[in-house]
Amino acid sequence: MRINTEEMSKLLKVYFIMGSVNCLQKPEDILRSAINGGISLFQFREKGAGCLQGKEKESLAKRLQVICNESGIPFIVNDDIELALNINADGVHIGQEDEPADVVRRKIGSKILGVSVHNMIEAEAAIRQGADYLGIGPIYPTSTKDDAKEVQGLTFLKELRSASIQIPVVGIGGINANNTPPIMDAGADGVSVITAISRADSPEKSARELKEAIKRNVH
Ligand code: 3NM
Repeated sequence: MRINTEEMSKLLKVYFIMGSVNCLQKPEDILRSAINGGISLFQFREKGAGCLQGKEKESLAKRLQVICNESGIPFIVNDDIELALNINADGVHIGQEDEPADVVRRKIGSKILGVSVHNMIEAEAAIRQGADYLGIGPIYPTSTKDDAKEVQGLTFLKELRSASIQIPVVGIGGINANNTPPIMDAGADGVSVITAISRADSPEKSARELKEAIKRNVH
């Protein structure tokens, strides 16, 4: 059965994304610490210069998946549908450069499907094709994604909500606890972050601060 809107919205509150190149410490330690701080969802995103490939990538994915499973945190895989199916991940997140959402939906059955969108046309298509949530960014400047689009601030998020589109939405790009409130005020269900947690001195503290920032802004 597909996840319902309410459950999806809850999972998006503090959505931590990470791959080995984002880490200054052992990825397993960062993930455990982030879980202790209260993240609600995790995405394995093994991308960028020097990222792991093949068996090494799969092996890290499995190690991180075990940690998520132990804590009941759903494990999402970025882009790599084959890997997600091989390891029986809880879902996948795709961008506009990947296979169309309806093709991915057929492959993954009822697993969680997230789609990055940048305008109303992409958003409506993703919803029609079976997305469970949308990712919108970059909200703020980020140096984590090489091919990130131009910073869009909150304009599109507000447009989406004023068009009464109610699908769960998560903001991404340059987000931390301090700049989270306006994103929630604009109608997001949560925030997704890489650097704010993966490169924090204490990923646990950083995750906790994000959780507190979200709590203060739940509608
Ligand atoms: N996607 P950080 S921005 C993975 O705009 C990703 O779709 C983006 O990393 C988008 O939290 C981004 O370190 C990077 O800024 C987010």
